[in-house]
Amino acid sequence: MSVLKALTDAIRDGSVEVVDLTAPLSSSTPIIQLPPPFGNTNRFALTEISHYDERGPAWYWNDIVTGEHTGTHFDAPIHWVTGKDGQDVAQVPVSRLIAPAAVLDFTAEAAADPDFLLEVDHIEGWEDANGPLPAGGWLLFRTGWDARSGDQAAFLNANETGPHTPGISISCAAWLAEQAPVIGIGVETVGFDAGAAHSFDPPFPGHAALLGVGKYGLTQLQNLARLPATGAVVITSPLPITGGSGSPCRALALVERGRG
Ligand code: 23J
Ligand code: MN
Repeated sequence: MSVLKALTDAIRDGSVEVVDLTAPLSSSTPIIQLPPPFGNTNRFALTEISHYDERGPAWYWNDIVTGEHTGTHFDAPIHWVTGKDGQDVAQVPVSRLIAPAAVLDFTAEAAADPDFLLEVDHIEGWEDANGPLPAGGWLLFRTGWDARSGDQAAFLNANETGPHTPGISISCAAWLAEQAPVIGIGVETVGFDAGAAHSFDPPFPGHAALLGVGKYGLTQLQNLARLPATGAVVITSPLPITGGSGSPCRALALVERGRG
């Protein structure tokens, strides 16, 4: 049987499950908040054009307002100054948008320490148990943070010293950029650097390192708990915004059920 026929049959009969990794987009979707003097992104919003009324008797439609980096979204290399000569979001090869995923679960560590940082040692420990990270795939960093996504304050977890959310260490960022076979990292938090990464040296080392080598970020994922450690396939669909630095996207995972 053809691979695609087998795949669509498996989706229809449920032996391949489609898991939605996307946060709902609404005016309450959490957004990152950078401190002054930095600019900030827009919340998602709908503006009604007509609703079966005099403005359009048989049709309902809206304009949308959104940041490129609002909700579940894809970070393109040109988002960061280190990647300024790299791809914009419309230039990301579509073959990169369907890729295998490794899921590394550090929920317990992040619950114990909201500033938990993923280190190379953690990844190598995971590889000892699960095999190498997938070439051309994603490292999905599970932290349990998706449980907070209905509440912006809990999601950003800020106090007088700023936001406290898990992320990756400076050395791990460099390793992921230069040594790891993955095309990017996906996270459940509002950005793939730690909440405290504004004061790391360099600031936001994950963005600087990964986007600087042409890798990608995926942010504000949910339902990673429903994925196996290995074997899932992630499909992302950033809009081809010409010159764009990123895009809200639908992120889906294909998961084989009843198989290891
Ligand atoms: C701008 C500045 C810093 C960060 C971010 C955006 C993001 O997290 C993002 O959405 O790319 S850390
Ligand atoms: Mn982003």
